[in-house]
Amino acid sequence: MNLIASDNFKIVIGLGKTGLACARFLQREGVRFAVVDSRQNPPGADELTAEMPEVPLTCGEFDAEFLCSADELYVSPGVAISDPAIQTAANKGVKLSGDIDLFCRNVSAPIIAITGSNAKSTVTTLVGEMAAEAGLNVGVCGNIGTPVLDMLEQPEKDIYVVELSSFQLETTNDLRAEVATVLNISPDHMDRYETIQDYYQAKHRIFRGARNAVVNRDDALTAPLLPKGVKVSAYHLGKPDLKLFGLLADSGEQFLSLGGDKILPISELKIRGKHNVANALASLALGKAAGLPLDAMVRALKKFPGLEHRCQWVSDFQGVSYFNDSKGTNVGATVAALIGLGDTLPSDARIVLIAGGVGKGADFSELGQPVSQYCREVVYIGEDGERLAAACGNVRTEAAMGMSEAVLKASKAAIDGDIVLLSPACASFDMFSGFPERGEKFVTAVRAL
Ligand code: UMA
Ligand code: ADP
Repeated sequence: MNLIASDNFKIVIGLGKTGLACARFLQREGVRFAVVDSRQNPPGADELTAEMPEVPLTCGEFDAEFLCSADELYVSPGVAISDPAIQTAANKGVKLSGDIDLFCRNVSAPIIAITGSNAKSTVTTLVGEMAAEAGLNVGVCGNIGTPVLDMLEQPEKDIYVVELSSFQLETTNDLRAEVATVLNISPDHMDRYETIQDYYQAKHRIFRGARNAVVNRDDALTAPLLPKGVKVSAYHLGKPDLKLFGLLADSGEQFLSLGGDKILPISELKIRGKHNVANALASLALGKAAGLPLDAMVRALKKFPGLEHRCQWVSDFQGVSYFNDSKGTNVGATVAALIGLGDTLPSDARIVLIAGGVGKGADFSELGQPVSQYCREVVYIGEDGERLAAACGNVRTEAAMGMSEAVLKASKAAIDGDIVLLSPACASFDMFSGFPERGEKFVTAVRAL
């Protein structure tokens, strides 16, 4: 291997799903590249060796000198670009990029790009369903699970709906989306970002080169600074002005609306809670900006049951309803789940919340108000559970060692008419393989009651 800086030598950093997809793409394109991963046994190593035996793989701490030998680094989202070796290379003029840049350079179909602290997967899936309902061949990909470059192994789609994390956006230089949005901003991943401004700036890279932007009027941090010529549309959970998506009331019923035109009564949505009404409005605004017909979007909205582990009803037992919101992995998500479900309860009923896990450096104080307003008790679990409990004001808290114990304690605390809600405000990796396993353990424990 020639380690002298070269104009056409690339290094893929990280060998998870993204790194492997990058390697396969570069191999198909005939580009000269190497792969590095900080772990001794990275997950895609066997596939890389089997499919591309000639591609060098180096494991262990990143070597600045080696990284400087490339002209471009494709950094996986799980690797922070603040890594000293990556920074040394960047300071020497090596370009930092990622799988999203490679994808955008190689597709001509329109891209609907979606980020936000919460609601990304729900809105990405719903907009994908709207496009499919309109008869388009749609690719739904990105942070939601399928690496964008895997899409290029198939013939080009009519349209792509791409979920983007702040990690992916850090290395995305030129997205040029047909429509882009930041759905909402609340603190997350504060173990990776020094300040909330850094996190905000990463998110707002989604608007680079966008033709249309969709703004959430209820969250000022979602509004971008845009050059002239970019069309902006908006939505909020209030009465809509002309051309704004919002809510109109008629005969005791609220309607998703555009300007003065009623589109659909919210009682016809299968997804529950105020936050999901915002998600429906965001999806309509994104779909409209991308040119999807309204009738197809309404058909998709009526059918959409929501995603697993997102405020999902599990069962009713002895007068108590159990909801699984395991994907509530930050404070903003849990606040939305508490308000969304709490507002549907009769005045004497309450929520028993199960929360805790890996707090990712979060400040839990924002939980205090909604917990006081809606909760009867908080059962806490995981490494940051005690810190979370300390933010719950006068509401009773108790610790549980595992999910079965948490569900048992919550079921004892709940009374007729209450809700037991798993919405941890934390990541799950201290106790589970991920949020799906955490949610499944909750469902199993509920069914065992
Ligand atoms: N890692 C190392 N050393 C390396 C490379 C990775 O220790 O050299 C670690 C990372 O710190 C991380 C893990 O390996 O803990 C996976 O990182 P990765 O970059 O290899 O991840 P991929 O397997 O490529 O998956 C990524 C997204 N993961 C992350 O951003 C951590 C997936 O989102 C995404 O679905 C996938 O690309 C396809 O686009 C997951 C996620 O948790 C669901 N995203 C975060 C979130 O939603 O909050 C941002
Ligand atoms: P993401 O992909 O951004 O994590 P999801 O659609 O998977 O988003 O939803 C994750 C969690 O975020 C849900 O379980 C819910 O608690 C919360 N949530 C959903 N929609 C909203 C919203 N509009 N605003 C705030 N929180 C939300």
